[in-house]
Amino acid sequence: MMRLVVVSNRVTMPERGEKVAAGGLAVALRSALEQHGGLWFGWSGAVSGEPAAQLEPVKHGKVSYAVTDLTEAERQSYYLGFANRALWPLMHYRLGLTEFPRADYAGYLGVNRRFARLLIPLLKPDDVIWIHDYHLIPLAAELRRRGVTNRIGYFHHIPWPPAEVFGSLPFSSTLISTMTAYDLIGLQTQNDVANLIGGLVALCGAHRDGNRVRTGQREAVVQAFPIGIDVEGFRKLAQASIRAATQPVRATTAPLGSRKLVIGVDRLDYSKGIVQRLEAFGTFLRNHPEYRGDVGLLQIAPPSRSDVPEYAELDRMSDEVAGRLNAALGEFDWTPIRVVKKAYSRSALAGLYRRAQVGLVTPMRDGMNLVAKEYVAAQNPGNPGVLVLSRFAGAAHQLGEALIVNPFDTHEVAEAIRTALAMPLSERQRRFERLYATISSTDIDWWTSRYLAALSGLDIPSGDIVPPGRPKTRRNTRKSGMNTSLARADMLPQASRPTHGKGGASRGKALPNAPSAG
Ligand code: ADQ
Repeated sequence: MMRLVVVSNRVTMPERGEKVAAGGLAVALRSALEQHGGLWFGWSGAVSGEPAAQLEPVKHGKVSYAVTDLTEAERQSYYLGFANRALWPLMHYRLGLTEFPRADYAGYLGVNRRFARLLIPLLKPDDVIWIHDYHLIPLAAELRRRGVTNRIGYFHHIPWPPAEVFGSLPFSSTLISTMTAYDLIGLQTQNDVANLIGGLVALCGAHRDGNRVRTGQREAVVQAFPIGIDVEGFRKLAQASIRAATQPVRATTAPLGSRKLVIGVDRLDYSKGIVQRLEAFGTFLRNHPEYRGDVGLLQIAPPSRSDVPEYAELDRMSDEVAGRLNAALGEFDWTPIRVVKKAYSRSALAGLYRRAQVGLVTPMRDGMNLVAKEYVAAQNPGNPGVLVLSRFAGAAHQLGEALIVNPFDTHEVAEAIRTALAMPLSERQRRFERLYATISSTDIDWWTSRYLAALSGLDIPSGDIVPPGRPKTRRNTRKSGMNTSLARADMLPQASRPTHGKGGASRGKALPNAPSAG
């Protein structure tokens, strides 16, 4: 049987005595690794003067972990520099924010080369290798250069921009040409697939045949695999959280009384459109004064990547805008906007989503956006809230029953908030049912098993978007965990770890019965 080798920038090892640790895709991948037996390789998150030249994997259950430290110079150039100040803004169409020092690119290639050297001695001939995200684009090419012939797949969690945008990167042709070292390249949407294929053709003269792209001797399949969440597990968590009225949920919602709640949950990142969202909420209150005093916006936004100057600036801006709007629009007994900059437990988040009448998910650009799916999963089918969703989130390609908005248009977002708050129950239910059916039929198990089937050469259907309500057959019935964000150095602190990771055995594709609570 094949062994799975997962490689990601950041690896979170399970803690002593704990069966599952860390949030995110981490949990789903660990489940796939346990099923096949496997190895997880990547950065430990720590910095040291002289990282070891060889790695000794550490075994936890059926999964072995091999992690390396970075030097401070590598952290600066590879992680903070090229990955987060060049690739991240570039892939999110933010050319004005990019920084392309050559030294950072050299550091990025250097870490990918060092990762290849460390990984090769740990590989077995039949291993299937699955590499994650933009930190590691050239890793397969480095492995191939050293003779690795295993099947190697890549999944890109963030958007892929058109060739005109990607081409502004000084080393764009060289970097993009390394992609055909992969056998399978997964992206979030058909749009991203078209952009990457277009880039390969335009920037390095690749030949295209449908979703196959060829340069020289190598051919890669490029395909969309929209990532999902553990819908059933999250729904149960939301239900339980409201019943138990856990402390953060009670403390946050008690002062609201019968007031309505609009919620935003994001890492504090400029791609998420947090400042624009606060402005849109202010516009909504100005345009519809009858709602003043009756509704509040709760924006949960734990800081991330604070070592990068653009993030520190965003931190300051969000405080400033919220302060200005509260001063202009608040009353002595009502504060319209609350910004909370900390991570919540999965259970508290689920409870808050369920309490909120509107989920405001308005990124300027986003690979998928799992918060949109979590918000839907957490709703009470008997009285569901309304999702307002940016058309520039990958999730909008699947979740057409949300109120789809242009996040650059403050007025449009403001009007969508009003439409959502005024929406009759029957319409809320109709939309919710379609949304729930979609996220449920394309959940995290569906994503993992579909990707791995394609990578290991099994025949799978090629369309990326599943029409709402059409269930997919699951090949992999094994349960995965809760939070599907990839464990990354910039991700959430320990407080966000899932407090439970098991859903029911019957992964119901139909709607759950309307629970009384919530
Ligand atoms: P992210 O940019 O991190 O992920 P997203 O998909 O929304 O964005 O995932 C964020 C996760 O963090 C969610 O699970 C959310 O619940 C959690 N989270 C956010 N704020 C939190 C808080 N205060 N407390 C606790 N948890 C919090 C990247 C891409 C996305 C893509 C994912 C997965 O940018 O587009 O959907 O990877 O592929």
